[in-house]
Amino acid sequence: VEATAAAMPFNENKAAEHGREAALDPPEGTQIVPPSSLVTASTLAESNTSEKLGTRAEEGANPTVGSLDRVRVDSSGQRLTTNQGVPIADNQNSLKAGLRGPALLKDFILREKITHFDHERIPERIVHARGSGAHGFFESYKNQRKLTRAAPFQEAGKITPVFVRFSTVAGERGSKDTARDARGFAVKFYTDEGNWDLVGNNMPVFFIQDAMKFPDLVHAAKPEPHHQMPQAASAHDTFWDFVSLMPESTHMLMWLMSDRAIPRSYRMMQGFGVHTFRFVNERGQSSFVKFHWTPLQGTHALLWDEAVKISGCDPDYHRRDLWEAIEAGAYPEWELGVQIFSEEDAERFSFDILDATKIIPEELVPITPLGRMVLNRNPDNFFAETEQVAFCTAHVVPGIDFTNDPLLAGRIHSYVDTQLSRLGGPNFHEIPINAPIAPVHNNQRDGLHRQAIHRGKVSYEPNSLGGGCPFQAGAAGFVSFPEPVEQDEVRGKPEKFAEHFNQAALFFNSQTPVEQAHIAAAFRFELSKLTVPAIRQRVVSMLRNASEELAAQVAEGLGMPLPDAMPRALPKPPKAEVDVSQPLSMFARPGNTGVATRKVAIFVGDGVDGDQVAKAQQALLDAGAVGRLVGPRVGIFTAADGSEIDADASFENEPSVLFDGVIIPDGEGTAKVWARDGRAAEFVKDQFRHLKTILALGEAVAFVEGAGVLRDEGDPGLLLQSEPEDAAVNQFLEALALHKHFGRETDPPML
Ligand code: HDD
Repeated sequence: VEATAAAMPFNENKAAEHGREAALDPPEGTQIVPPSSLVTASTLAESNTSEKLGTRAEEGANPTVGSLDRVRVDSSGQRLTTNQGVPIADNQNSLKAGLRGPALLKDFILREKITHFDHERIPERIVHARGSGAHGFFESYKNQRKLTRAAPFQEAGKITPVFVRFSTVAGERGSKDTARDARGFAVKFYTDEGNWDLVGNNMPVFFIQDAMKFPDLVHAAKPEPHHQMPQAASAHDTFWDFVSLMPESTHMLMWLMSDRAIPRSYRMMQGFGVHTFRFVNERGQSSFVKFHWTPLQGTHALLWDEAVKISGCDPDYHRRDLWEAIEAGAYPEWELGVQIFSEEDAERFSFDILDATKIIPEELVPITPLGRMVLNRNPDNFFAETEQVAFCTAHVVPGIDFTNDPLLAGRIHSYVDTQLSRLGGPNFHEIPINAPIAPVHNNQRDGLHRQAIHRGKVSYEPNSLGGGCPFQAGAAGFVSFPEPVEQDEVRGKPEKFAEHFNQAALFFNSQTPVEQAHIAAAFRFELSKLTVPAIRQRVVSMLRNASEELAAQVAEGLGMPLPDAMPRALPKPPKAEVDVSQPLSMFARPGNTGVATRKVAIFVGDGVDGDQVAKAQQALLDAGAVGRLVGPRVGIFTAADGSEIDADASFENEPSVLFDGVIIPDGEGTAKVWARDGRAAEFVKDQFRHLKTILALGEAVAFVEGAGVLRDEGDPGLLLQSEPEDAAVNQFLEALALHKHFGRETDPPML
């Protein structure tokens, strides 16, 4: 029997659940054979064509599959059992003293089921609770042995499996994806010398310079403790109170108020290691590095109004986007690069490379590309993989080492520590998603949930009874970089940490006018939500040190006089090396994947031009975009030529904000029906307001204009063709590839 819903039209056992006879002789459950396309452990293992070393990556290859195969569970064709493997006769009824009698305590099957259920949840992450993960691989372009002995970079073409988790920071596990927030970008490399976790964000700087302030920052950013509001939002008193008393946060606030904080997709964000790390080569020589992930898909964002509306109609927007792209085989890809510099370079910079509130402008140190990362497999199970994955900055491998960044120091402690309570004990490294593919041998023993069964009587070193094993690796193992330390023990900060505004100014001045306007609007929105005017004033006074222009715009937007500038910690700040750095603009990275994975609505209804619908659908498919037929309801409509068109979405269940563009075909009276449907007009208005590409053909043009769209011949995203041109859909695709049409944007929006 094929595994479709049609194969099980109704529950034929339902009647047999009743009465004494059924209780004594419960029926076997209905079963179906899984369809051949169902991916099972064995079919996945067959597709595992990549070797760890010396091979080139192949699309669809999943180097992690082999290692996780041993723990995969596939229940197709299997009987239901208890956790002890006892077959369960009846999964519908608890054990009772008589059909209408009390339930019995000895019902171990009910009790096991309920008890397990009662403990299904684990504590959510204190930050980054909301996230989505994917498997993939990293492929090194070259042998980088001169630079580092880290395993992933030892051969050209070497493949290292990875698991990546993207996240928002402040919201809880079930919060919306499109909150204004930084995004986590955490990568676990399963190298053959152990696991290396690069736990970064989509912004290259951080709010604070010292881990001592992290709990304060998070308490201020999280929902306020007395009433637990607002959820997944920074627009509230405590957040702005804290950051405005911490001027070192100004640079990060610029990033946070920029469109980086509302990405179009996890696939369209950069990633950064943030801190300065070290690469160490075989000879023990070290260079400083900053890690950068650059998306092939380009860096693109939503508009704020769009983000707000998406959070209502699809809170899983980014999760769904990542999942669907990977399922469709449009594997997202990033290039990993590093800025490499020496101790001497670092001393010359006007800023301190140990200060996580600073970037190194690419004009000072360009990015050297190292390899590419491709995400090509969705997890089998969200909890087992995405929820239980434990990233720790302490997880480094030979060839990679820390610097004295005081924020990093705190992180090296914090991540391992938090897993102890989140995952319930010290053996979280044995959870399959966390287990390295490199073998693990040591004398650590026991603890909650221990999986390994260690053999023999030796669990100490040195020993003679175990032949001295496991023996220490010596120079082949992790040797900490011998950084000289010769200073007084003090609680304090180096002088260069006192300059807080140069790079905030650099960031703002490097943005396009469109991006600058969005930053000003974001500050205006966030600060408008505050209930304490003094906090607003403090933020604006802080902004004056970064940009007078921005501060003035924000003050005007809030209807308040411009306050005095905040006194600086350093009255005479050092001069910055560069005033403008073009790579800091999102527009510097349009990407090279064109319209692939972009979502387009094709309006349908009775009387629609079926030929135009079919041609549009085919053209989108050919271009790798996703066309959805959207009508007043889902289901069958009759086109003008009598053919049937099956709408798979409706104005109600997939509103405008879920699409990157819309095609509105001609028809016989169809547009008149749309014109009477407020949801259709709303759809078109939002497409226009959110700067998307609109193609209207024939009688649909009048409908679009009636919906409030302002005709402008110079707007490349507005294709209104009363006489449809042959190239109409191609023109649409070209305009769609531009992502948004910012020339249309006004503040406030004109409609
Ligand atoms: Fe953190 C999670 C990124 C500073 C303490 N952090 C966490 C995650 C990311 C980051 C991406 C989610 C990992 C996952 O998907 O499971 N954190 C950063 C970046 C920082 C940073 C880029 C600054 C450069 N974090 C930071 C500091 C501390 C922490 C200074 C503490 C001193 N972070 C944690 C944590 C979390 C965490 C509490 C929560 C859950 C977890 O670790 O596994 O330990």
